[in-house]
Amino acid sequence: MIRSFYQIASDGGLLEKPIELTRLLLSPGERAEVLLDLSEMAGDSIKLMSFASELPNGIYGAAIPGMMAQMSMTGYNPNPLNGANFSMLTLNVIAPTSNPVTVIPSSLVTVKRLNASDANLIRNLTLNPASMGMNQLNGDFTISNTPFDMNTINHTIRLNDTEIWSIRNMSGIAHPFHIHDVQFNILDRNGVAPSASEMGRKDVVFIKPQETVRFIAKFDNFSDSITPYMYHCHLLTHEDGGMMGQFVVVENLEVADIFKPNKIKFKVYPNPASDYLNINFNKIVNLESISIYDVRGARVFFEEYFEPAREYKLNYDLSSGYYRVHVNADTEHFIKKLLINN
Ligand SMILES: [Cu+2]
Repeated sequence: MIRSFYQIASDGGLLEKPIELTRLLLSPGERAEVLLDLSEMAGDSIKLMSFASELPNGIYGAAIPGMMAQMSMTGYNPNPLNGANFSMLTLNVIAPTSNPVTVIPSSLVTVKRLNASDANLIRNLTLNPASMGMNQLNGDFTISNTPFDMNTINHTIRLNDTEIWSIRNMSGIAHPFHIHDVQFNILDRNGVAPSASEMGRKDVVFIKPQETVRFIAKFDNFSDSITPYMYHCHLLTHEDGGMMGQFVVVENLEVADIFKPNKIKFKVYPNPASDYLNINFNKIVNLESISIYDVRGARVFFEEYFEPAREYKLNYDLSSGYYRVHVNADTEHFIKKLLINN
């Protein structure tokens, strides 16, 4: 006998109301909370089942892992669990507790969804095999054809912006896409609104082969131009193989001068600069360090000084663009905008 269960929450919290289901597709990283109605079941047992025989091609765990039967995967067969139904967990139902919950509530919370019309920006990403063709499942995957690089910030996002991320899976297998920092609302899958299970707050979305999923999120806190957040496929072998990127959330895309009230005044010149810069203080200071950051928040220059002085000259090799010069002197921290024009 197949019993219904009631999904009440997705990755980021409660749904608006319980959804009665007999199946729920959950990919690695996705979470759900469910209620079971166990009334009248004391003494019985119930099994949590995996129905992998019902998975379409193109999903790990299905009989055929690639979207086309010719896409084989080394080591995938013979695994008796692929494509088979099996029990994952047995629950033995005992007598009711003294204060049992006996009602499935009809409503839970109001889920405030973001509207596509509120978006400041649409970002288009793709999920790609490292090499195309029928052997692609045996290789690595990337996001937007760019393998993860610790020293690259892939996206810079303005604090308080609402963004649509449109992610197209151009590979032959499904990927659970996960983003840090925010919860999102799924707008659509191939232009079609998602199921009720996916109408709540989420941070993982399963994207099938050749499918395009759009989600919307507001990046409204935790800005930091230096420390990035990650987004990645939630299949461990894929993220380890480079299917990951990083973004920073910044208060301003344009770099502004930031001054704290302090006794030290300094200037950087020339500005615009080319391949050198003078830093001049209004008095002798103990200069501890000088860093230069690019607009994406990556540190591109660093030097430490220990001799007290009024003026310092830096030589560097940086391409044209806006930068920030961070100076630590007399135990204080100063920032100046710098334009390099080669
Ligand atoms: Cu993946």
